[in-house]
Order: sequence, then C-alpha cells, then structure tokens
Amino acid sequence: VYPAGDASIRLNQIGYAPTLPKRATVVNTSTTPVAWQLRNAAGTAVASGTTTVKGNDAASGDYVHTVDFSSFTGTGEGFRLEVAGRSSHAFTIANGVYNQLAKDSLAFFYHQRSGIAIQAALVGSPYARPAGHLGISPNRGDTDVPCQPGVCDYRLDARGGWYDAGDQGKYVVNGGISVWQLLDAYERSRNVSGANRNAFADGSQAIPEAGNGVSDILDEARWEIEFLLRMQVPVGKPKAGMAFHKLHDQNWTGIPQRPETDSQLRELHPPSTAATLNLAAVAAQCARVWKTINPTFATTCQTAAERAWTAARANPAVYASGSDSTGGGAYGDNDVSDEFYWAAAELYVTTGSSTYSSFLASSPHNAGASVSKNFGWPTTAALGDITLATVPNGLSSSTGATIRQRIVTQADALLNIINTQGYGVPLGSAEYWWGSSGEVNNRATLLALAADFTGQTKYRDGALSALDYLLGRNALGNSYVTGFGTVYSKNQHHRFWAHQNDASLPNPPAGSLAGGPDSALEDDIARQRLGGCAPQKCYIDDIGSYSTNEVAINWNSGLVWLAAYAAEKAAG
Ligand code: 9MR
Repeated sequence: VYPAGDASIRLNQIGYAPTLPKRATVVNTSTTPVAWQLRNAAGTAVASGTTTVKGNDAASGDYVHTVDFSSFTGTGEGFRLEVAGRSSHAFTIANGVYNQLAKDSLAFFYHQRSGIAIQAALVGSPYARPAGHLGISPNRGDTDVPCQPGVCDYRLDARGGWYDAGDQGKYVVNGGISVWQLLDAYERSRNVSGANRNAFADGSQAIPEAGNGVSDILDEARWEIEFLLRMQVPVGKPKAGMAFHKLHDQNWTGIPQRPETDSQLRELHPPSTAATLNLAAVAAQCARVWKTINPTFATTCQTAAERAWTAARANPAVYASGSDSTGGGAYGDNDVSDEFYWAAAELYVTTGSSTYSSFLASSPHNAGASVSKNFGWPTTAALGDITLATVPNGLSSSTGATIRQRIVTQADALLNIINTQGYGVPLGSAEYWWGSSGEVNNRATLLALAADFTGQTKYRDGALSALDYLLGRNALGNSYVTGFGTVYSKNQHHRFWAHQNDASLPNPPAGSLAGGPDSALEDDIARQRLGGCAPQKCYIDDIGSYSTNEVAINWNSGLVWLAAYAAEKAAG
C-alpha cells in the first residue's frame, strides 16, 4: 500500500515494537554525523537526531552510518525514516509486529509435507497439490523403498515427513535439528508468561490437525517425527536400531518438478551413527513433550530413542560420506562426538538415568568445555546444552550454572561481532557460508538464551538485531523472508514453487526464508552473476542459485524460534 522508499536506508522492513530497540543503517559518504527524522504516516516528524558514523564495513564494502531511534515509543503504520533528504520504506511500530512472521514461518512446514495432499482450503489454491511420494505412479517411493544396492535386502515404508528444501530428499540429520528447534520453541513457550504463552495453541495454524486438542506446533513436528521413526532399522535386521541416513531420488531432478510427478527411483542410503543419534535425541525430546499429551506416542518415542542410543553405542563410527551427493545432498559428518553429547543430554533430561549423566560427564563437550557459536546440522552439542540449561533435570545446580554461563560467554562474543558490523549482524565478514541466514537465526538463539539467563537486555537486543538483518537491515536492503517487508526474496530454489521457470506454478509462500549470502559462490548462477562480491552481497534472488537462495527446513525452524521470541518480547 505504501510506495517503496530509498534503497540507501536499510532497516527492518516489517518494523519494530514500541518498547524495543529501533535501529537502521544508512549508506552515506559523509565523514561527520548527519541529521535524521522519523516521520509518521501523515509526514509529521515525531523524532529526530543525528547518525553515528560507522565508516567502512568490511562485510559489505559499504561506508555506513547507523541510526538509533529507539527513544520513540509511539505506535502506528506508515512510519518512514528520513536521512539526508531520502526517505526509507514505510514500516510499522506495534506490539504485534512479529506475530504473523512466527505464524507463517511455521506454516512453511505444512507446505513442505510429503505423503499428504496440501489442501487449497488451508493454503489457497496456488499452493495446493496432490500428495507426493505415496507410491502412486509415476512416483516410486516412499511407501516401499529399497536400499541402494548392497545396503539392505528389504524395503521400508518411509512415507511422510517434510521435503528437506528445494529438493525432495528426506534426510534424518536435517530433520532432527529442525524438529528439535520446533519442539524447543514449544518447550520454551510453556515457560513464557503473558500474551505469548500459548503462541502455538491448537487452532492457531492452518493445518489439517487444527482443532484436535494438541498444540499446532506439536502436530507439525509430529508429522516429521513419524517419518524419523520409520527410518529406524527394524528389529532382527543387521544394524537394528540405527537410522538410515537418508532417502532420496536416484538422480537429481530438474526444476520444476512437482512431487507427485517425480518418476525417479527413491532409495535408502546406509545407516549412519549421526542419523541414529539425531533420532535418539529427538525421540527422547518427543517422549517428554508428549508424556501427558499422548502417553502412547511418548512411549513409542522413548523406546525408539533408547534403541537408537544402544545401536549408536554399538556402532559409534559409521560415517555418512560427504561425497554421496548424487540425487540428494550428502549431509556427511565425520565427527559425531557432538551428536553423542546431544543425544545423551536429551535422554538424560527425559529419563534421569545415570547412564546418560555419566556419559555427559566424560564427553569432550562436557560442562568444562566451551560451546561453539556455530550450531547447525553437523554441530549439535549446543542443542544438548540448551536442553540441559532450560529444561528441569537432575544435574547439580553448579553444573547447570556452568552450562548456562558458557552460553552467556558465547553470547558476549556474538555481541562483540555485532558491534563491529555496520549492519548489526552476528556474523563476521568471513562467516557468510551456505545457509548464512540459518546461522544468523541460531546465533540469535544463543543471544536470546543469554538474555533469559542473565536478565540483561543487551543480549535480547542482539537477538533482535539479528532479526533486523534478516528482514532488510542488510547490504542488499532485502528481506530474506518471502512476503515480509517491501523488497523480499521470492524466487528461492524450489521444485514446486518454481514460478520463475514456469508461470503456472507459485512463488514461495509467505514465511519462506532464503539461505542468504554465501561468499564461496557454490553454484553456476552465483559464479556468473556475483563474481567479486563483498561477502554480505553474495546473494541473488534467482531460482538457479541453490547455494545462496534455497529454502530449507533447518533454516525455517530457526526462524520460527527467533520470530516467536521476538513476538514474545514485542508483546510487552
Ligand atoms: O545446508 C547444507 C549446507 O550446510 C551444505 O554446505 C550444503 C552442501 O553440502 O548442503 C546444504 O544442504 C542442502 C542439502 O545438501 C540438500 N537439500 C538442500 C539443502 C540446502 O541447500
């Protein structure tokens, strides 16, 4: 409804909450501060001040100033920030400013479901499609899937779950972290007081299970958990209790490719210790979350978790190859000490058994070590820490305090990074790698938790600064979330939301997060179009650029967590 503003003023394009920080970055070559005004929709100046000269920003190559208009606590729509005679995009200031983002980032998962029709009544007709991969021709999966030759001599019903990303593979390690982040957001929401305590209540989302009496975020997570459980090697088979690493097409399909018309053979790839431990961790988390909601399902999860743990201990070094990437992603990982730590933490919190606390104490990731600021699908020790630090358990209070403190220590390092960046992002200029948007989310989670543990608002503000970056306060002035802001990504790499290549198909739905800048230029479009880019500018909204512009469940799950956090804080 509002015309676009000047691209030199980069801010959170959806807007800010009245009582939270409001910061922007402006490209301006002046070496001295310049004046700014905040104008309401009627054009009246409601706040003013001068910029802070930040200077050369290595990540972007831009010469920038920052603007802090936090002191304005009014509300409304159609605000614009004016600097040096230029006026920004219009934005909102309101307590509910992030509510729709939390909702739509979670809706992404329903859209990604395999093995179920996506209903027009729930998502609108452009996004509706028949069920994919239920063994109905021309599909050849996923109800009766063979292994790759030599891997097993039986077939598995591995229907359901979510498609990973723009491809239609299903990978246990990436499903694991994604489910965990949704369930962690749920567990956290139970401890929140005030308006957002029931942010994910039953009936809050447009999903088939709405109205069943169970929180919708749990319903969504369960769709994937049921798939993960199906990936466990059956009793009586070799490597029983382990999990197959992944299931995907024999060869890469092109774009577009509707799920229900995929004719490739689908195959199970060998079990791995990493996948087995992801199953153990998430199934243990499932067992405690559903304990009173659905005791039968909780027991199923706990049994699977314990079987997986035992199988991983018996097969501790079965690694998925990093080069197994024909027809699907590799998700290879040769260090599973962190997956062991995470699984032991989840099992300990759920069962209280000393088997797991002893294991934790002797792990290289034990309370005496530091926690990595990079957590993600290959790096999961922080997930164990977060659970140990936030869910009541039997560890001594001093061990709990040590674990919380190391998250705070890492949050301090992230604040230092934010303060050196022209755009307030918790990424150093050498840290724009594949899935950088997901990295930003996950680092923001550590900051948010440090705020919870210490009560210090500087950490909360760091987490919100990360969200500002994703929503437009960045060197490209682009919101990486479809449908949010004035200028946003809409041609993400996806086989069904492939409007750029086929006008009969839709663009990605609102709430889809693009992977973001990747300075390694890992696809042909990026290499052809982005040569010489400053790290934060190594991004292109083109469907062919899978290394900068794909969507993925593990990136959107982090966005759900962060958006829910921001919505909670914005509610006041
Ligand atoms: O997110 C993954 C990233 O960390 C890796 O560097 C990259 C290359 O191996 O793969 C990413 O995951 C992709 C997966 O392999 C296949 N489905 C799409 C995923 C997102 O691009």
